[in-house]
Amino acid sequence: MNRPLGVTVSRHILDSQRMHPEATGELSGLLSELIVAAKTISAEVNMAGLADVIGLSGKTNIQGESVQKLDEFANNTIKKRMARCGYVCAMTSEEEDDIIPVAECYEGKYTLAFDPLDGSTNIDVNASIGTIFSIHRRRSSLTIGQGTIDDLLQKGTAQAAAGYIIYGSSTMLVFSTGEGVHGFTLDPSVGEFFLSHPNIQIPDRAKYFSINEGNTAYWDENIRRYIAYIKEVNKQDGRPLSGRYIGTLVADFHRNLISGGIFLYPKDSKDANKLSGKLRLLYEASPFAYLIEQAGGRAITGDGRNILDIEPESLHQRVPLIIGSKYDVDMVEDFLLGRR
Ligand code: AFP
Repeated sequence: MNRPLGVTVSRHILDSQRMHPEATGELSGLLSELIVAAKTISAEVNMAGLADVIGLSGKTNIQGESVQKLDEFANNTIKKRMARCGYVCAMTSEEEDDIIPVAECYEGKYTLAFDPLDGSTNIDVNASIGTIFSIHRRRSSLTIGQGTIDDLLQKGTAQAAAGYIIYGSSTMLVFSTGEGVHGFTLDPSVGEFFLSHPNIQIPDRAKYFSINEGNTAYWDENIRRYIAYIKEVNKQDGRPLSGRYIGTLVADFHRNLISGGIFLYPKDSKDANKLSGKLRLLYEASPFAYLIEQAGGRAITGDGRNILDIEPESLHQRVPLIIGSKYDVDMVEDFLLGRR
C-alpha cells in the first residue's frame, strides 16, 4: 500500500517553533511529552473490552462521580509523565481534589490543567471519549521553585496552548498554540500523528445543535424559547437544525467544529440551591473556548460574559457553556439577554 508522505505532529511543532526565534523549545517539549501520554491512553482505550480496563475503580472523585478504571489509568499516565518532564511547575486534574505539585528539581515555566478522560459514562458503551488539556505560562517567578494555585487560576485569554485528543473511529489530536487550530490523526500502524486537518475553521452557521433535552424542565424560559425556535421549520434560514448529543463534550465539540454546530450546557435549576452550569471552567470550557475562537467561533456563558474572560476562583469551578458557530452563538445570546 502506498502511504502519503504526511507531516508528523513533531515536524509541525518544530516548524511552528522556528517561526519564533525567541522560543526556547519548552512548549514544544511539553506538547511532545503530552502526545506520548495520549498515545499510551489511546492504546489502553483500544483494549477496552479485551483487557480488564472497563468498569468502576471503586473510587469517587472530587465531583462526587464514580471513577472508572480507564479514568484512573489516564489520570495517572498524564500525571506521572508530565510531573517529570521538566516543563511544568504545577498541574490540576479534573480527577484530583487539589493542585498536583511538581518536584522542585523538575519544575518548568508552564502549568497544565487536564481532564484525563472526558465522557467516562460512554466508556462501557464504546462511544467516543477524549482527553482535554489547557496550558498557561506560570505567573510566579521561576526562582520560587514549585508553582502555586495562583499559577493555575488564570483566565482563558492567557492560555499558551489548548487542545484535545478524541478516541473515536480514529484517534485524533486537535490543538492550537494561538496560530490556528490543527488536527492530526494517529496512524496506529506506525504510532505517529499525521497532519490531517490543517487550519480548521468552524462554519459560520450551525448545522447541528447539541443539548441534553432531558434537562428541559430545569432550564430558564429563554433557553426553552431558543430551542423551540431552532426546531421551527423555516427553509430560508436553515431551520430546523438537526439535533446531535453524545454526552462527551470532546465528541460533541469535535463534530460541531468540523461540520458547524452549537453546543449548549446552560445554567439550570437542578441544584435546588442555585442556578449553575455543569461543565468545569479550567478543564472543559476554557480550553474549548480558546480553540473555538481560534477557529472563528464563539464561547459564552449566556449571562453576558465571554468564557475566555472569566477569572477563575477555584480549580473545580463550574460555568454555563454555549459554544460553536458564531452566527448561532450570537443568536442564543440575543434570546438569553432578552433582545429577541
Ligand atoms: P463525564 O466525564 O462524567 O461522563 O461527563 C461528561 C461531561 O462532563 C461532558 O463531557 C458532557 O458534555 C457532559 O458531561 C454531559 O452531561 P449530561 O450527562 O448531564 O448531559
